[in-house]
Amino acid sequence: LVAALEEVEETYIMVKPDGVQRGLVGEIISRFEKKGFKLTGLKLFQCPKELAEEHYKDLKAKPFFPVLIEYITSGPVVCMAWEGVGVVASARKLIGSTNPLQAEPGTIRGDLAVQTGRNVVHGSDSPENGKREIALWFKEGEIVQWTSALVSWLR
Ligand code: 3AN
Repeated sequence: LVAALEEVEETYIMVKPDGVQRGLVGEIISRFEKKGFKLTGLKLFQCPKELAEEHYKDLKAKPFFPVLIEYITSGPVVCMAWEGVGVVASARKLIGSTNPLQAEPGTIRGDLAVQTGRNVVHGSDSPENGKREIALWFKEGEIVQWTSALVSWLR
């Protein structure tokens, strides 16, 4: 009952090129699926430079910006939209700290990554950015609204 009163959010999750190349796509999808969030968008995608720059525009002044753009465009990524109550903050917890060496064991980065510049997955940092990023990475018709035939206790 409490959960039903809370707001359903959406977040943009992306398996970065290192995650795809290391064969971690299924493992990463599983973490969000098992938690109980709802997948509403999914595709393998080679990101053009312009899109990477738009996605990371807030980091444009950082010294690592060019390297970050090179990394994100170095191979295909897996783009996902996930929906659920509190999904934005919860996904960030499941992902763990930006620096994988500081990420707790049990988190995706804590379990699967070592370097900040190769941290296998992205997750939106606010509900507003969730909406912005889903609109940026997905075209109309690629986001699918659906309802499970099972009674959901999780959202
Ligand atoms: P997060 O992805 O945890 O939200 P942000 O938004 O601060 O972290 O950084 C976006 C991305 O930029 C990170 N996922 C990482 O790939 C890269 N990045 C952040 N800080 C550094 C850094 N000091 N050196 C290299 N890359 C970085």
